[in-house]
Amino acid sequence: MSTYAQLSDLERLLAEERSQFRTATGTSLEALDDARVEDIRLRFSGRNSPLQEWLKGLRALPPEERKGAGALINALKNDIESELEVFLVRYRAYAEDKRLAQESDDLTLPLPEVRFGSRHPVAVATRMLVEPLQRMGFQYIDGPEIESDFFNFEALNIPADHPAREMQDTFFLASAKGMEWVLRTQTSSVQAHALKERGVPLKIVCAGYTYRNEYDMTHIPTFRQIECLVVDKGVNLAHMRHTLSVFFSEVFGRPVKLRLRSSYFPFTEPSAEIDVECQQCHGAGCRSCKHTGWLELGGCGLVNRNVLLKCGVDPDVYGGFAFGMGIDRIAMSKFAVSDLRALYEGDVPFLKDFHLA
Ligand code: FA5
Repeated sequence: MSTYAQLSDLERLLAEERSQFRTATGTSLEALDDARVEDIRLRFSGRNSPLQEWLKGLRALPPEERKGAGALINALKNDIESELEVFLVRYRAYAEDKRLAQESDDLTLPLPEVRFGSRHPVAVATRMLVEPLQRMGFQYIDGPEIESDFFNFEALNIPADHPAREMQDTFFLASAKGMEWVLRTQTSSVQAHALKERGVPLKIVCAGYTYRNEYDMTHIPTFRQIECLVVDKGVNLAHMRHTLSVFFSEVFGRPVKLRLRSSYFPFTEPSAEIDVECQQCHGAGCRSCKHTGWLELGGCGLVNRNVLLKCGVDPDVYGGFAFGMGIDRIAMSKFAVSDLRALYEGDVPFLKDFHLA
């Protein structure tokens, strides 16, 4: 670093320093970056800058020159510090503008598509079933999964000692507030909620989890059902059959053969099992339909008058039909899954094999 032995040397050094400072800070801002700006700051006002060294070098001058020399150095030091401050403010504003201009965030643009996993086959089956019903004018509603004894049984014409309670292996919960609670065994409980809360006429669909203490290739403890209910004046079996025909044709994308097989459900009278022609063999008989040519998908029937009475609807004025089915079984048949339990084991490679977006 240059030093001085006399005042005239110092004056020359100070003039050069001023000129170098002007050159450094006069550079176009585009040519600078944060590192170079920091170099400039340290070079001209850092602890080891020439000005600091020259202040220390005052001792080398004759005593009568020291005061004047010190004043010269300090004058330049003050100039440089205040000009440096202006320079730094200008540079930071420029750098911020540049950063903002380079940012591509436009909050009005649609988000780039982020894909997390894929849809579950049962979720796909649920949508496949619910959407046609909504198009047919059914209103989608939800109901609780923890159900009182009244909504799961009593309101559905299954009194306490009725053998129909044995049809399902129910999960009972601890009784509370003097009431018995269960995990709902069927979405039919939503029928009673809807009738009591919404009144008639009514045309609803609901889908959700249901629970039974069962576990084998075609039975799981937590499964999903979909259920529809129509209540109005003059509703009869022909309305139900037509609705089921239109619904299954929509689901399978073409007209399908339907068979209603006489059955028993406490909340419908008459009741029937819903069979559709096997979609694998078209009725010829194959493994998936156990060589019958038919697939059993759920149950249906005209709403039992006792259900209407329990829910405050006059059965002499109003009638209705209901049908319900297991969504998991439909997913099982659609996606050719031989063991229902496989769908719920959280086996990601297995689920990815369905290639569902
Ligand atoms: C019912 O649950 C009636 N609520 C259906 C109904 C609704 C009848 C409206 C009349 C009017 P069911 O117990 O048969 O019926 O069960 C209906 C469907 O749920 C079955 O066909 C089956 O697909 C499915 N399902 C029943 N238990 C299980 C289980 N443990 N695992 C998977 N699916 C099941």
